[in-house]
Amino acid sequence: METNEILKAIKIKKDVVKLCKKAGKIILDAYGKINFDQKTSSRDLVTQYDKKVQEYLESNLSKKYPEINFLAEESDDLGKVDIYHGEFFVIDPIDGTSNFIHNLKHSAISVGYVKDGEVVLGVVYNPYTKDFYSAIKGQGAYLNAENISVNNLSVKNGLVGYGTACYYDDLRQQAKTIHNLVTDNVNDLRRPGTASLDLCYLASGKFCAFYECRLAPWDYCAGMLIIAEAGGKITDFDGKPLSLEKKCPVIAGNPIAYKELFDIISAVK
Ligand code: LIP
Repeated sequence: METNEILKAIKIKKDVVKLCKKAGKIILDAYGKINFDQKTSSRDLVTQYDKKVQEYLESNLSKKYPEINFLAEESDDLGKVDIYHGEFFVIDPIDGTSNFIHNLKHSAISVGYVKDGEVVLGVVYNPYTKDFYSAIKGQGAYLNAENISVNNLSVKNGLVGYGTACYYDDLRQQAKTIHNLVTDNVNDLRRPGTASLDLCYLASGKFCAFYECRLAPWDYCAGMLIIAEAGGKITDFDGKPLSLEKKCPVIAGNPIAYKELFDIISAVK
């Protein structure tokens, strides 16, 4: 990236971090006051706080950056914006909404900044731990101020994160088949329930790999850059780059574990 693009990304990161800290207070103050509605299924829920955090971020970011558009989970505009031309913030205001509703204290705000289809900045904020995972393209990946990288463990030795893609009835059988096969061929699995943090756990060497049969661009936009900058690999189940205009199956890992998990899943995908 050119110097002026890096300087803009650094400035955006500072503003996103400030706004996430304030938006995080909305999440922390919500307990006991949460109401929710169903979206696409009884498992796919949205609260008034998902919308409140999204509105807060969009209103404040659009004042500072009127030239940057939005692709955000609660706006239902996936596939309706030309994400591959121009500048976009890609936002999941509360990733891990079910965890939030059940007070598991494991949710995140995920913000990606995309220019002409290239993820330039990723920020994932856990308001419960006050941890910021972040990356600017070509500038490394960080947990707060600490540089992070993927581990070098095989799936036989490390922890594999995963999601159940529970919103999608059409994926139930595939998800169960893959889960059974992966369970038999790796050391152990973890399903924490917040995909953006799962991807950051891989980037910071906690997980060696991750998969889920379908996620949305707002789930993985920030995390995919953080993983790449941390030395990991992330693709769809065919080994292709993840789309920013449609939901995709996701597989990710350190270079060793990615190949191992890709080969396991390829046997049944
Ligand atoms: C959720 C992820 C979760 C995944 C779900 C859903 P939401 O995001 O965080 O890990 O398994 O399918 O995508 O809907 O809570 O923002």
